[in-house]
Amino acid sequence: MRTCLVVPHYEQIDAIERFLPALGAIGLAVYVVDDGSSRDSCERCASACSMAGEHVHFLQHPVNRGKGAAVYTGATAAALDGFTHLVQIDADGQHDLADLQAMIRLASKHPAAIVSGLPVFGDDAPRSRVHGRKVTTLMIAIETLGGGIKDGLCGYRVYPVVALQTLQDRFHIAPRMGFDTDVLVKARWLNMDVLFVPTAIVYPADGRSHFHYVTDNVRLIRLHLGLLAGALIRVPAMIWSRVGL
Ligand SMILES: Nc1nc2c(ncn2[C@@H]2O[C@H](COP(=O)(O)OP(=O)(O)O)[C@@H](O)[C@H]2O)c(=O)[nH]1
Ligand SMILES: [Mg+2]
Repeated sequence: MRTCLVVPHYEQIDAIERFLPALGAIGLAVYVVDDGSSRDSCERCASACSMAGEHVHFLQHPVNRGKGAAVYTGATAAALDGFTHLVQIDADGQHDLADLQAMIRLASKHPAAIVSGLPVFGDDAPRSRVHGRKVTTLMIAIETLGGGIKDGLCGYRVYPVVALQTLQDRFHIAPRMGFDTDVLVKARWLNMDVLFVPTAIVYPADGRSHFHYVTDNVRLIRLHLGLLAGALIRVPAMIWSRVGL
């Protein structure tokens, strides 16, 4: 198992500048993928990467394509460099590096599985996001026929690189904020194991989210309509795979 980190970044320059020294200090290769941020943010991001060490690589989309597209750009670079696994982690420092080793350890015991963070929210988390998650979790349970996905929104995960490639070969994967959910539901459709490690999510007071309540929720509703339709035609296969277990 060879593991690297992939960090999708979009216009969170102050946060990623604060976060990069800690990321670089882990010693694993890091691929930061800037996704069409403004010229100033992009230049600052590139120089923060080079200051964090030679193993911190800066990749760039000239225009904004979405978080999922950025993860795939990182995954392609990781595959070319011979990595078998990648840890997807947000650029804004909301994910706790203290849990990284536990996630990688679980992935090393289950190298074909996707290992996802299971968010533990504090009082700083916006209630709308915490409650909204419950609706998503219910939708995912329906779409996977109770496939055991405890959380489908956390962007802190270990992926086998080959799993991401297989998913991209077999399906259209949502390129924007729907990516985290889409990828897990479709992974369960292919009977990939999805495992969870509890991890605290922090919401800094000066934190900035690119989740747009209207556009992204409309996108998520469309995503779930598509997943429900996909689930319907897979009901017999899903039942068969459960019975066969
Ligand atoms: N590459 C890319 N990353 C994005 C985009 N939007 C958000 N991100 C990144 O995805 C992660 C989560 O986004 P964020 O806005 O913090 O959403 P939240 O934490 O769910 O509120 C962060 O690392 C962002 O920099 C995008 O359009 N493209
Ligand atoms: Mg965030």
